[in-house]
Amino acid sequence: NGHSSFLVFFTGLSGSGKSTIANALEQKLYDENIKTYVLDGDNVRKGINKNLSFSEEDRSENIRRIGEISKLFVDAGLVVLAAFIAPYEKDRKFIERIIGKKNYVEVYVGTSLEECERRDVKGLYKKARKGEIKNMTGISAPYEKPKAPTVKIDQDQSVQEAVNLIFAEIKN
Ligand code: GGZ
Repeated sequence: NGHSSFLVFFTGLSGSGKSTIANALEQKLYDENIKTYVLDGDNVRKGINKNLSFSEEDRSENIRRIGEISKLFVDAGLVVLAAFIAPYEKDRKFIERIIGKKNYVEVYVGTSLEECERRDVKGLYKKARKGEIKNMTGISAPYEKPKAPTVKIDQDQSVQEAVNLIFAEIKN
């Protein structure tokens, strides 16, 4: 299979739809015979990064390791789809640097805090408002919006529209 390998990095608030879009994109790439691997909180924060908290320092370490893991998978010839909040610009720039600019596609899933909080799929925002969770991104911890993402997804776009936008960007 002669396709090139690169990283599609999804950033956005908790509940913004990053993993949903990443998984839908994976299905589309599978249909195109492209070999992928999805990295997200479920397989990284529960495994190799389970010693890390949501402090600023640990989030940076989380993203640093994700960058290094992504690099290994990209070296192995896969298209990596990584979905993490990655709230700090400097950490996203670190990943871009170690993967290489030409192999880094940044997707900003720009669902607003208001909408993420309205959805509150896991009840985390409610807990954060009550003070039961500290350092909650958007509530009690920062999210630095990407200044120049490769692709920006709006909250009113469907998952399929998002997938098509990203696919159009990466297919060449
Ligand atoms: C943000 C938190 C927090 C706090 C637990 N702040 O929607 P989810 O549940 O499934 O995804 C969120 C996930 C964020 O982990 P990341 O590794 O992507 O974060 S970072 O890139 O900032 O290191 C959320 C859950 O973990 N979660 N506590 N305080 N999200």
